[in-house]
Amino acid sequence: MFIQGFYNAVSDAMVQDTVTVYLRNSSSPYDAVDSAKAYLNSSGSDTISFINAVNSVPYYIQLKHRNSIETWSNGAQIFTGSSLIYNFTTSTSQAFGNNAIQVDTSPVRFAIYSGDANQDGLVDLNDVISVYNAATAFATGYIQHDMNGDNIADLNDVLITYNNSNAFVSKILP
Ligand SMILES: [Ca+2]
Ligand SMILES: [Ca+2]
Ligand SMILES: [Ca+2]
Repeated sequence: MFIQGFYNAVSDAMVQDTVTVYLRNSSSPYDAVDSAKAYLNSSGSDTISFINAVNSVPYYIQLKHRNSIETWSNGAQIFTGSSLIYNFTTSTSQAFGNNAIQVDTSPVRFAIYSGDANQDGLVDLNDVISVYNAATAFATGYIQHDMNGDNIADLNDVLITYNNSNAFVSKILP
């Protein structure tokens, strides 16, 4: 998986960051059965372990990142031989509700949406204001207002958030 603001289409690489991956039951209320933290490499991948996962049982894969829109897999997925490989980057349709954005044309790649600084499931004016305020205060470090992973809050982060707010980006769940 890629994180929209963290991905660089020139270098084809992403700033590394941590995401939390949940396995969710395939039917309502989609209870979480396990979770694990992944530290994505510059290619957006990691290998993680779920001790509660059972072969042949369908699970949704739910992604949560500090300032991105929560994103679920398109359809429930199954482990076979204790292994499941899932790639969110190949198409918008890999994300539930096609809730992904193209971040590169060569190679063609898709990412989860950035901009949800307050993690309430949508990108709106509240996020824009908080990122703007952080940029005005020259905030630095590992902060939720940093939408491109350079450890600085500035106009670039405001723009990413503003654009997704204008597009009414929000989480889409089963
Ligand atoms: Ca490229
Ligand atoms: Ca928000
Ligand atoms: Ca930044």
